[in-house]
Amino acid sequence: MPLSELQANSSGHEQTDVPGLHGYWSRMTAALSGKSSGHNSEFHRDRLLLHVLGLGLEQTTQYLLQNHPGFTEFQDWAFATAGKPSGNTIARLKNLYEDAPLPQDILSLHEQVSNMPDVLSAEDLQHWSEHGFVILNEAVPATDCAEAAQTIWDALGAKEDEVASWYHKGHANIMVQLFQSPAFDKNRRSLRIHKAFAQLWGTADLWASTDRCSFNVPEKPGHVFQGPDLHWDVSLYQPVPFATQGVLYLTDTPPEQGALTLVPGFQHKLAAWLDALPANASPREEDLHALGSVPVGGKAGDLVIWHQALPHGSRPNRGKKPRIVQYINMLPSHLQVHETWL
Ligand SMILES: O=C(O)CCC(=O)C(=O)O
Repeated sequence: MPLSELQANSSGHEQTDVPGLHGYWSRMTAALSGKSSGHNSEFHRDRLLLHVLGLGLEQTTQYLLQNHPGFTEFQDWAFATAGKPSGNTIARLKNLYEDAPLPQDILSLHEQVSNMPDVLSAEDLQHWSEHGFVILNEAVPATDCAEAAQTIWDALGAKEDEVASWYHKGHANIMVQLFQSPAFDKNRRSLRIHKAFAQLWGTADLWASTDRCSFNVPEKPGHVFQGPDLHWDVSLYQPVPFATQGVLYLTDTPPEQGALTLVPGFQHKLAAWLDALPANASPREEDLHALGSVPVGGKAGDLVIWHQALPHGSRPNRGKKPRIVQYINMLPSHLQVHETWL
């Protein structure tokens, strides 16, 4: 262990100006070396920390797994990957970890979003309550979608008019571990998107996720859909707390073109369904499509937001073009997370 870390550990002080970062590194290092279970009460703050630093969860975990860095090395990598955090980012983290007051810029943003006209109508909100999902049309302008989509094409070394180039071998499923790009950031900062999440959460005091992208190619022999099929990303320990998830379509996505697929209204049925399963059943292994899954298509620029209690996934692309998306979510500072994984 480098001297700087020994000093950090023995003095108990974090050798960083980024609140939370040393604690995160230290918990992850212990978990990845098998010294702790990996489940921890800091799960939610850890993900907010990565989101606000502009780091992807998978990319950070992979980096830690492959490099076993000391803290200084980890912090250097974080800054080199996503840039040095701004004063506002540090202030936001100080608020999260130390209860320091929020800076004026962030308070003003929250006020601006709160005062914006609604972007989800009364019917949209009714649809959300009943079905657990809603589509925000034209969440971002077409040019911003095109720019984000192009970033993905470029990163994959693929071209829209060269079909053979779509079928890269590097991915076990549709996910593309791409996080840092001005085009993605612009979409993450969309006020219209912020307002939609603010309406659903009942507050504009939310953190934008730094999520990945995906590229779901039309199936052909040798290239069949490898998921993700229907699943939950949350513990099924009851009650599943309210929380959102979201996907931004970067190109027109008819339902058959590998659209997001979910079981509408299941947030109201999950508890009773779990209770009715035989004692030895494994909920995640059940035929979730039989619960009534539907594909939710959309136009380029549409954002689909769903309740985390809905079984959801992608589907085989039976269309003619790849389905290209950026995942975008927003979360509050405090969120109930069950530590028991069910
Ligand atoms: O890309 C999709 O359609 C599904 C996304 C998904 O399964 C997820 O975000 O957990």
